[in-house]
Amino acid sequence: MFESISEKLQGVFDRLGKKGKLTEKDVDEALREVRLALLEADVNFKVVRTFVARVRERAVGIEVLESLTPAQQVVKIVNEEMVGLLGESARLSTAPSPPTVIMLVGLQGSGKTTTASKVALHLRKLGQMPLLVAADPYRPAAITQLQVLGKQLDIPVYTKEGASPPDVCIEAVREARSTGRTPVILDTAGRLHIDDELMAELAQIKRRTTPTEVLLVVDAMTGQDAVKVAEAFHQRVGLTGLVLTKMDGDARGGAALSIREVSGVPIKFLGTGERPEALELFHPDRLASRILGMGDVLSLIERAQEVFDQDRAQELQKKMRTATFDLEDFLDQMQQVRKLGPMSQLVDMIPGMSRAMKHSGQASIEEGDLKQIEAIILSMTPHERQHPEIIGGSRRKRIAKGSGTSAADVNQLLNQFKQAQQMMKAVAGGKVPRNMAHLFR
Ligand SMILES: Nc1nc2c(ncn2[C@@H]2O[C@H](COP(=O)(O)OP(=O)(O)O)[C@@H](O)[C@H]2O)c(=O)[nH]1
Ligand SMILES: [Mg+2]
Repeated sequence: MFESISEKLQGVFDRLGKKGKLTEKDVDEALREVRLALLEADVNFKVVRTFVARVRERAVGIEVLESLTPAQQVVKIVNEEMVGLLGESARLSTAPSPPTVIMLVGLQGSGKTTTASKVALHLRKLGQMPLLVAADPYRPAAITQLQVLGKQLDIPVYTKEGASPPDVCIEAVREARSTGRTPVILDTAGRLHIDDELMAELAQIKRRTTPTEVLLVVDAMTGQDAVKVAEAFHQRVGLTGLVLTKMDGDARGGAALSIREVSGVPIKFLGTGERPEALELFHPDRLASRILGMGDVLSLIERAQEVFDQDRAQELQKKMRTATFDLEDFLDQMQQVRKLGPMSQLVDMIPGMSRAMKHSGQASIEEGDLKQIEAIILSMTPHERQHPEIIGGSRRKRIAKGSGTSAADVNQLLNQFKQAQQMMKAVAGGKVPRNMAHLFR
């Protein structure tokens, strides 16, 4: 996410950091580079202009705080202004009397149907009982797509083939009222381009179902086009929020950084993948932090809490303490980490991680490495997993063959595991081996 702009901004801050006191000229030079980085990321030029002016006003002649160097203060100002640009933290409103209606609108392919199921899953996790509505009755494939997703998540999907979209929506709301379901999530039809017919239909659905939220779903990879779409929908239909999808793709940051400022509509969710879990509530401070390459530990922890099995985690902790942790547990832990999401995304969330990897010449943590470890452990017998010390030459060969790896790969994994085990024993006994002490500082 935002690799190029992050890298450029970090370069600017690094150069500033090498200077002691900052002159007005230093600040101006840095801001010129910030401006270029933003423009290259496809941020709206007016937004860039006011952003840079605001930062400059605060950065020139700043009071020198004792705790921060001048360069750190500039970073702080850029960060704060960026948070301001991105808007406020997301909050979904609920209707005073149920059901709450959430209407999703947007162009075809922007991710409405996917987002509808993501939002439904998100709200069910919070204890609600959502009803999904396929309000695109002209396209049977669109209905089927939502039905498949609903089935997968065990969330009901309301459909009525042949009826007009406003009628489908009204009847779905009526049904939700009588069955006590809320919220009702309307997956409306999209078109390839904005047209009058579409806007009129959406306006009618809105008028007749009085949704508490009208969320526009836009593809973040389309940059300034997404911003134009937001302006048009807001003008014609009236929006309460935005969902930026495909943030996991190579979005440069232009849409995220301009859309709220230009359209005046707040961002509420980010879509970060195709899976139903790949949805994040929007927090401007966290996103700014990621854009500035400072990581996002809070989101990482939240994700971990969501996907980790708490009981299992405690059991593992106990095993670590008593040093009875075996390869079976190792595999289990690794599978839990993999549930957090693609490694490439996790790396972005850990402060300094992507830079550290770049400096060490490692392009990425390969998903393949993890799959290979998994394959090796799965090729062992349960007894071998519990007592890896019995794995000698012939067992090693068999495991390598079974997992499609080499004996050297198996060896490497066994060594890694032995080290981890030693470390746990040491920690359990209150002693840290000298060669691993650095890991605990
Ligand atoms: N990578 C990625 N793909 C997404 C995301 N949201 C939607 N998609 C994909 O975009 C395509 C269009 O999505 P869909 O929900 O059918 O769009 P709709 O026409 O607006 O309903 C599908 O292939 C989705 O899997 C996202 O956040 N990340
Ligand atoms: Mg759709």
